Amino acid sequence: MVDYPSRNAVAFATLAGMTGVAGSYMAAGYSREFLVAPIDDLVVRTTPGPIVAWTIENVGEQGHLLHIALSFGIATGLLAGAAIIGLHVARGCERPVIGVGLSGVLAWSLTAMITAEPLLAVGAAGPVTVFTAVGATPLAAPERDPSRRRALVSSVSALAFVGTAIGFRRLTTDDDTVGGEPLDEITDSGNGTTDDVEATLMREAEAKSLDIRGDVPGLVSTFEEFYNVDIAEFDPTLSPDDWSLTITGEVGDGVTVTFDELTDMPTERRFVTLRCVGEGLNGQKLDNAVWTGTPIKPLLEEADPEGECACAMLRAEDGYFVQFPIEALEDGLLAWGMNGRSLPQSHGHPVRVLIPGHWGETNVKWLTEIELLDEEMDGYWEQRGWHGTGPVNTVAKLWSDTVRDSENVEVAGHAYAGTRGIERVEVSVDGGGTWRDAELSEPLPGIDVWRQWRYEFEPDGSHEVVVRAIDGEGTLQPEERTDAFPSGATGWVTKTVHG
Ligand SMILES: Nc1nc2c(c(=O)[nH]1)N[C@H]1C(S)=C(S)[C@@H](COP(=O)(O)O)O[C@H]1N2
Ligand SMILES: [Mo]
Repeated sequence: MVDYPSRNAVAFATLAGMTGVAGSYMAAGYSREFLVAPIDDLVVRTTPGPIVAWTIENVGEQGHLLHIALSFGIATGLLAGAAIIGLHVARGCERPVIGVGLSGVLAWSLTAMITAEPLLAVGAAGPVTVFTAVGATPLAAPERDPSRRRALVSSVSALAFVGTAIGFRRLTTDDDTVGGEPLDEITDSGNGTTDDVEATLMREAEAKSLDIRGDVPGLVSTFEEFYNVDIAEFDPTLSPDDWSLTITGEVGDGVTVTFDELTDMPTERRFVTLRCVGEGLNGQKLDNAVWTGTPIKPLLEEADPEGECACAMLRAEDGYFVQFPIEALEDGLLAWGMNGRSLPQSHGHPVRVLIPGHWGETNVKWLTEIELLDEEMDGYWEQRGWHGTGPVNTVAKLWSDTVRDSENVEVAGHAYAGTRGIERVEVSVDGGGTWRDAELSEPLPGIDVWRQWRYEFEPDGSHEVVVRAIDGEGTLQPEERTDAFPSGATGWVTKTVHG
């Protein structure tokens, strides 16, 4: 029997684990069938609320890299575990093939169990088996190969495999992105009129956008510009053919609608602005789009709510859930279109709900179930300490300051107050001493839409610029500063601007 140093075994097992993760990626892509996806779900779900809130406020967008890295590490570790057991058995018995086979079976079972995709799990098991076999052959023992060349060759081939797997997947999945098709194609109205209405509204928004020199989005955010907040790193892939929505719980009559039934219902287009409760005071998780869908009210009436608390729990394919009053839900739109195209995957393909005036979290994506309740329950974010289902706070953002026409400074941004609407935006260039009205974009049709503002002044040294909005009810945006957690940021945005 040959003596194998244990360091050598750990190194081989790690390589095997890495190639297994790459193999799973090659088989499943960056989807919910990828081994890392369910692990990441679990990591996210079990992270304590205060840590989540702290990460959102202090790490921001990059926060998800932390849990993704951890999840990749766990996936690699699990498959490396399978390899190390296999190596141990292979090196300790007469017939190494038993150990090698064991590593494959273990890797396959783990992956199949975690992803519930037995066929795709072969993608992870294959490379683990191969690299365990390499590590188990006596040639890998240092006595036979003191030059360590074999270890080097193994590392290089493992990395090459990882690279090839990623490259292969990238090349072959270029064109199966979900969503973003012309609306006519998915609703088979076939008369060419569906997208025209949206196109007209988009032109209206374009025409009403202010001529702002700085880098401020227009009145309609593109798919790419529109912010994203997801509890899971991996978006559900739901085809309209498989999708249906059920209204259950405390109802006289349960209701189930398919995608075709839904898109046959009366169609409405609405400008609706979304804002996340977790964003910073001058953050950029505030966007607007033209949405196409059908009002939810007739479906709710058909279900005949009977619950004691007049509240509903909305559930989604990614495990997200949120609860709020039926009264707010009744004004909602079940949307399947965004900016004249079918909903993109990241914004809830094929159907999401849009609730006027409430924080972003009520706008459930990949919606599958509405359960009417007898008593109030916490939603996903409420369980983590947020109060994010109520009406949005009023805010005026200061998103750009630029020198214009060589001497004037232009400050600009968007203002939003949910269904209260924006009546005025005021700007101070002396730290709040005196105030002037900013120029405002003409309002777009709709009850829940932002407006753009801009203001120009001739600078004289350095200026403390402050901006504040007055909502449609005449209420001034509160000056007192609070953090986003737990009820959304408040205060006036200020910025020092040099002429
Ligand atoms: N199914 C599901 N719906 C969801 C979420 C989610 O993670 N899963 N995030 C919510 C939050 S917190 C916000 S702010 C909005 C963001 O929508 P967007 O990603 O389309 O901008 O979606 C809401 N709906
Ligand atoms: Mo959010």
